[in-house]
Amino acid sequence: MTAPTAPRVVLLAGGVGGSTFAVGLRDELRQRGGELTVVCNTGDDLWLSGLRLQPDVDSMLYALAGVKDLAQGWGRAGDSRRVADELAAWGVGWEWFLLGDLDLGAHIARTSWLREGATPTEAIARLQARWELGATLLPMTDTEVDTHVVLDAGRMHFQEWWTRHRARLEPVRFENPGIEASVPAPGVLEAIAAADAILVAPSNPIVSIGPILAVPGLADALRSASVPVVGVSPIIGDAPVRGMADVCLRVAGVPCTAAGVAGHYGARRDGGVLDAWLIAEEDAGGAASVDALGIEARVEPLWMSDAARTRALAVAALAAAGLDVRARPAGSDKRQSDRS
Ligand code: FO1
Repeated sequence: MTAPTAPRVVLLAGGVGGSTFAVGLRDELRQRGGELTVVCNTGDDLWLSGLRLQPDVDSMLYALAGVKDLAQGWGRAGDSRRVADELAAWGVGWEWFLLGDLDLGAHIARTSWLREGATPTEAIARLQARWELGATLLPMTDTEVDTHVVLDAGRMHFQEWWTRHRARLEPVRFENPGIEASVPAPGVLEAIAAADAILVAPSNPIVSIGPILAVPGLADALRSASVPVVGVSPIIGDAPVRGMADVCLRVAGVPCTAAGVAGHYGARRDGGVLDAWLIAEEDAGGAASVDALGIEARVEPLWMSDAARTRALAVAALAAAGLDVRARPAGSDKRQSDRS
């Protein structure tokens, strides 16, 4: 089988780790005229202060546009908080949840388009048209399926549990009310069907990738795809790189190890979603148990500590999917007509 010269790649991703990986992948694919479609988690979305917020979508948007606050991991670089201080003075919104002034621009624009009748997919298309992203950003679904955290004493929105309580309240489970009745957003199944490779970003397996795979039809599309599905472990050295994946995995009964997450996703040959799984050098001891699941373990440096390492990780993921981007013949930007 000949690797296509201009590969079409679909990435399933959450916001923070997922967007860092997406930038490296976009840079690598852009060099050879490939196409990247990012299917983004919308379980983190919420209504706040009358506005529709899409934290993972916006992290992805800002990262690909080069305007993200990289140190913070979310929001716009160089943002200010004049409006946030005014809202706090009026007691509007959540005092612990910062909406920067520039960030608010996106929330206001999105909400006004939604109120005019646009779908979330259309609103996201308008937001991304502002920048040359080198990728197409799609929500997993246009249905509102915000993640809730069920506790012994009631429930709360995921964003409150995370940003106010820093994941210290022990969850019973995570839920996405209404997700059983949701459908993939327009373009999602089409992008998967046309892809030369499908990648799963190093994002939280439970509250980022979990909701994506829970949209009816989406996991089935991965299972029946005729191209490889390759994931990158968000767990390095038995700990999440950032965030609260350790708590989420515990609640789901999944060991907080690279091999544990591979087992959670499962091998495609057994009804799961993965063919190959990139694990860190620190977790090389778990490679044999990943292989034993029927998922090819590939040991790679996973730390995305700078642009070069992130891009090298993207190259490794593409190579695991049979797309050796370095093999591109000089000057060949055109898609091969024969994709067999
Ligand atoms: N994360 C925080 O820890 N504190 C915040 O005040 C906060 C505000 C915020 C506003 C807009 C936005 O798009 C994201 C924001 N985040 C904030 C990040 C977000 O809570 C999470 O990190 C992601 O949703 C997890 O994927």
